[in-house]
Amino acid sequence: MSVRDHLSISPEVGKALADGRPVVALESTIITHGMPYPQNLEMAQRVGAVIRRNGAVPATIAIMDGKLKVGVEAGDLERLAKAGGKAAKASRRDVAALLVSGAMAGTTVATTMMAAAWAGIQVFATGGIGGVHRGAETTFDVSADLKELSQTQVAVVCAGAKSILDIPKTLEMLETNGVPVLGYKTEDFPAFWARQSGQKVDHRIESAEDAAKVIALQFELGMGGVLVANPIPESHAMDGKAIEARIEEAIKGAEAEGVSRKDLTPFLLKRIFELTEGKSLIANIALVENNAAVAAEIAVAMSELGAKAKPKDKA
Ligand code: PSU
Ligand code: MN
Repeated sequence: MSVRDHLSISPEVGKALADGRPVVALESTIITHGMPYPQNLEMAQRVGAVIRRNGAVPATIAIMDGKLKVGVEAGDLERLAKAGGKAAKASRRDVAALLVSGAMAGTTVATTMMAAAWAGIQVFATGGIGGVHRGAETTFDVSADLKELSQTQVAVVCAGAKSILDIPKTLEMLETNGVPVLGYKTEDFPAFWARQSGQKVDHRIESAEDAAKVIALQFELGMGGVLVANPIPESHAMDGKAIEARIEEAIKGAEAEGVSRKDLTPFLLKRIFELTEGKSLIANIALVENNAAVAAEIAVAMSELGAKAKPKDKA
């Protein structure tokens, strides 16, 4: 058996990859643990449509039926969305055990990156990445997403990180791990619901073509992943201070209820949606769609670069 025996790639995604057409990976913890049903299903369907409109093929990744599915199809997507938090949350360390048990699981950014790389997908869209939690100096709660970015050759398009995390520490860890952080038309690292965190990115890029060039070179040099930080659209951005107050309230709630480790991110997301009366959920969906569009443009630009590098007669 090899790694490929544990992947189940949908016919559509398999064909696109074989033809060298652009494909964008999507994570599924955002579906199972990041949003409630039915908004999670609507979000997943809309994001798929956005990727297609922008010229690429969407490939949602999840663990189902003892396989790492790459390109979750309509019926399975519905099963996953309905299961929500009853499904497992698969970080890297959970993958082997979940494949053996056959349990259904949403894959985190770390696990989705790993599966995407195995399948040959180079670009991945999500909402926000995991990072260094506030208080990590005592809890050691640092998302496996950061380590995965350091070692796996996939470009992740996100809207920065939520300020449920310690953003300066998250950026320090990315630097330590050698992960380039590219600001998409911005100098400021975005803070998910807010367009700015007050922290600078390493490099500002102005177009999907320029992003594709940096990503292709990073991979050619044998280095790890790339983070593309794309701010939430102006029309949906929320007031930084107002959301900060809600975040602090949610963190206090988690402390009071003793929520920690892998349950912490889903708990905080749910509390913040409740505390903002769903406004943060609408913004969340808008920013994921925006990331999907940029990821598709980057995937298209990367496949054009690949086509240039490989003359047709040699293909
Ligand atoms: N951040 C968000 N929304 C999410 C997540 C993070 O704003 O849905 C999910 C992603 O799947 C991410 C995971 O990879 O949570 C990180 O979990 P942890 O902090 O336990 O590593
Ligand atoms: Mn954690």
